[in-house]
Amino acid sequence: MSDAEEDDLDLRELDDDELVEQIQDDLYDGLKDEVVEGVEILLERGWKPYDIMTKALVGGMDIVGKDFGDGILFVPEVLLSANAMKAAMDVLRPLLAETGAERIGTMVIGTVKGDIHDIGKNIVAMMMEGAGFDVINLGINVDADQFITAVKEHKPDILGMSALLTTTMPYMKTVIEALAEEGLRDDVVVLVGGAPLNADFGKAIGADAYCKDAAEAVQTAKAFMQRRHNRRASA
Ligand code: B12
Repeated sequence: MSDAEEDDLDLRELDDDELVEQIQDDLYDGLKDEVVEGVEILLERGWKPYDIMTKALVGGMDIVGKDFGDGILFVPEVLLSANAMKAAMDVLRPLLAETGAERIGTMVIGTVKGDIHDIGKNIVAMMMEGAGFDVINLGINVDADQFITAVKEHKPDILGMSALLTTTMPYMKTVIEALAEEGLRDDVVVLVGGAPLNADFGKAIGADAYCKDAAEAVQTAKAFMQRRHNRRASA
């Protein structure tokens, strides 16, 4: 398609499948305004925010991730895609977070020291809010002291850590050891996530669970809350 034709593309004329594909293309190209417009059109068509997030946005980011890994895309381009993704997430955040769900617990979450990837962590934070958790999001590059301080201050039920790099994932163990040294380990359920992790790693570092995505994080956190509740009820 020529540039002129592309400029004329009316997203509203596309059917849902074509629009999802176009959003993914625009995300790939880092076209923030177009991605946001596409998301708004899907919302107008009655799409659920969660489906837009997973099918259009996360699906699009997977393609970016693959081409980044294969050396077809580089950091500056991926940054543009990430910015477009964030702008679209800003549209979805209030819809995902404000579901009116009953408040069921508190979570502290952060991306560990040395790591600045935050898209997935922020999706987890939004979904947890929507599920009824108060979420304190510590951001990126969070060291053990900051996690410990936040646990002391907010007394969360759940502590979530994210890492996207094989070089930063071992730091999660450092944080868990620091929690133990401070006598706080049994006060919080530790959930870990991020693309390079798996369940065996989660177990090896002493986390309570590894979750592959935000939906699993919500389910797992709710199950732990239920168990706590039952334990308290029978005590
Ligand atoms: C976007 C991106 C970037 C952006 C980040 C922007 C941002 N604000 O986040 C930028 C361009 C800055 C970047 C930089 C770098 N990146 Co990068 N990046 C990515 C990319 C393409 C996508 C990550 C993403 O957002 N995915 C989409 C989200 C939705 O998925 P997710 O993060 O996995 O999150 C889901 C689950 O994992 C889970 N989850 C995540 N966190 C948590 C936390 C908890 C508690 C739970 C329960 C669940 C959970 O739920 C989420 C939602 O469902 C990945 C590719 C990939 N395959 O992951 C590479 C990737 C992670 N990056 C990589 C690299 C190498 C780098 C750089 C070192 C590049 C460089 N040479 O500078 C730097 C590192 C900077 C640093 N110190 O952190 C490598 C890592 C390789 C490795 N084995 O370690 C990857 C895998 C690309 C590749 N294939 O080579 N990157």
